[in-house]
Amino acid sequence: MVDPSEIKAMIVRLANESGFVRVGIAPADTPAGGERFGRFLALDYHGQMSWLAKEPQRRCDVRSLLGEPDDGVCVICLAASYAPSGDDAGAGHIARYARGRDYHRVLGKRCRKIVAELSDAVGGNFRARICVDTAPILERELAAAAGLGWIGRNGCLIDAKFGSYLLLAEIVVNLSLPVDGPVKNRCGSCRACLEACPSGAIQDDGMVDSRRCVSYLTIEHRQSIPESLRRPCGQRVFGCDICQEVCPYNRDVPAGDAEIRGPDFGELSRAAALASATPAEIIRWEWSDWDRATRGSSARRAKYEMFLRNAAIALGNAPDPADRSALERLARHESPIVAEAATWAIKQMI
Ligand code: B12
Ligand code: SF4
Ligand code: SF4
Repeated sequence: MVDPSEIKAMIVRLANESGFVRVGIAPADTPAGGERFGRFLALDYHGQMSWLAKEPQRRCDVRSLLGEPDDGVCVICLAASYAPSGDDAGAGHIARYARGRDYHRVLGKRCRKIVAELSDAVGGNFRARICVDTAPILERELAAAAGLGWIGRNGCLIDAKFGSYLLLAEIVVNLSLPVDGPVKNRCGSCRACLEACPSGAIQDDGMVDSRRCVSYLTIEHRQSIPESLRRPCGQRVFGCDICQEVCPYNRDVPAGDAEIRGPDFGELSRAAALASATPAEIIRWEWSDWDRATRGSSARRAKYEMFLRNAAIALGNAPDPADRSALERLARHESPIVAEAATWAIKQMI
């Protein structure tokens, strides 16, 4: 049996070598979020994301992920940064996390490498389950318990050095390793995110009402966006970074992973095209243009019709007569959701 401290040191080394900026170990029975999560669901803050409400007690206990109950289970929590480099290329219509390669794939691959090396070192009955947004668990909660950062008022996990442009991954393992503890919440009296949120989605207790969140509306909401929430969508076509952009902890952070942050990653011309696409261009996209622009990107979660809907709303928020004929064409789109958004955008020109 290898010494648990040695295994932990090995995990830290492997994580750093794989490009993760933070790593820590959380106990499997991390409990603190259960009550908040219950409140989130009871208030319907999950909107149409019914998958989030499925088996809520499972989401609060990762032990079942390894198949059979096991006492010696802990969670390796990892964070990769996608913080922009100083010049921050991109037009701001696509959320930063989706401007490069799909993080599910990038982080998943890195985790598989860590698991393979761990398995060689530990041997025996070693079992592991990798999660990158792919399992019903509270990733921020676990990351906070592992000391990767604190959960800010904007709901995001923040590290004092790397800020909150972090994507999380976990490896649940049947090992008893020395666990880490939480770090102090350093939001203090700051309320910048709460005040900057265009739709009032951030509640006083730091919980985000998804139904009002532009990220939810542009990515997860599959129907018409309620009229009262169209102005707050501004020029955003996929996701929203406002509550992170105003956060003082995201000022002067080291540039993140070029592979994930995207546009200036030379080979990825597809990503550059996506990051710089304007709503005026997007409403003119055929399905094949959307397919090419989003291939290999996490932006693909919003389907073609949603890109059209969101871009039409962005144009309604900044009307330009030059887009009128393209919007009129879209107003005849076979999807009633797209057609309605385009008709609304045309009305904003009057
Ligand atoms: C559903 C979801 C969304 C929904 C709902 C967001 C929400 N606030 O819940 C929508 C579509 C709106 C969304 C948006 C975004 N998301 Co999202 N999302 C998720 C997902 C899949 C589940 C989150 C969830 O369970 N929500 C329910 C709430 C109640 O749970 P929770 O947010 O985890 O909060 C718990 C803890 O944080 C804790 N908690 C919160 N505050 C406090 C305070 C204290 C003191 C304590 C003790 C605990 C505590 O209690 C909560 C309940 O247990 C996770 C991946 C995952 N499986 O965890 C990614 C995830 C949270 N999203 C992520 C990202 C990047 C985003 C966006 C930035 C994307 C964008 N640019 O558009 C925005 C940010 C919006 C925001 N301000 O929260 C990252 C966050 C990384 C980070 N640094 O925090 C995650 C972790 C994905 C990943 N693998 O990296 N997302
Ligand atoms: S992502 Fe945008 S809309 Fe959602 S809470 Fe943050 S600022 Fe508000
Ligand atoms: S903007 Fe201020 S309150 Fe909001 S998460 Fe950042 S430090 Fe916390």
